[in-house]
Amino acid sequence: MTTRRQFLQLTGISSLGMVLGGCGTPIGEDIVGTLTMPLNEKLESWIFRPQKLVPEFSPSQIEPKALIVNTFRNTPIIPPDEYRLIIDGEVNQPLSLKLTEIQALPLTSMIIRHVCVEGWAAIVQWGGVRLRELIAIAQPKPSVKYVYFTSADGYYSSWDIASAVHPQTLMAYQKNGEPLPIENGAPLRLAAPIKLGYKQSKWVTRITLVSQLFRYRGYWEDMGYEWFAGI
Ligand SMILES: Nc1nc2c(c(=O)[nH]1)N[C@H]1C(S)=C(S)[C@@H](COP(=O)(O)O)O[C@H]1N2
Ligand SMILES: [Mo]
Repeated sequence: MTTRRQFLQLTGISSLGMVLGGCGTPIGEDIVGTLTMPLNEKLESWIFRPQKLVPEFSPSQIEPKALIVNTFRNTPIIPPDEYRLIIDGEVNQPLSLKLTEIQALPLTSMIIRHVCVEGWAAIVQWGGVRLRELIAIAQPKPSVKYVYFTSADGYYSSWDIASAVHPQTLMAYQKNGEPLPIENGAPLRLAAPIKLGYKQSKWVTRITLVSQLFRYRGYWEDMGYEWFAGI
């Protein structure tokens, strides 16, 4: 059995006091209090279930020009200081996070291959926060099985919770060591080596944890593309 202390270290929650200290969100000190309470066992089991890591690439293998901007609607321009990431749904602690609060959480960087179903791929370095860390902060209820991502351009997608809490699933705000360009999804986008490109929502503004999929499952998924879309 993993102890509570190890769990908190693993999920990085020990760093949160610092983040939330000066954040000025309505949740304020309340959330710091809730963090001393046990997270539900179901979440612990997702996080501890051994998840196979996808091998990463080395910096010399990055293909800076290979990532083709693939946007099906208008590119939304979001002023970074007005940006909020909402995390809601079946959670004990709904969140509204500023970009600076997200960026104060531990930064994870990875070099992975982005694979678009339209027949191209690119080795890219992404930097950001592990989605599982954000999910842990929101304290999901044991009923949660799926995660919906809403984007500022009207795009949307849904993921299974196991893929969402995979250690290589990031909410990224850096690309190839630079701030994420607007056309690639700034301020915040999904990046993961375990799913096809159309699951990697750009300009994510809302993450909703749910126990059932709705009739609408995703922009491409609802037009017949495969829902799981694993690589
Ligand atoms: N919000 C939003 N996210 C999106 C898309 C989009 O049009 N809107 N296109 C998807 C597709 S099909 C791919 S391949 C990748 C492309 O990411 P890039 O434009 O950063 O290369 O974004 C995905 N995420
Ligand atoms: Mo794609």
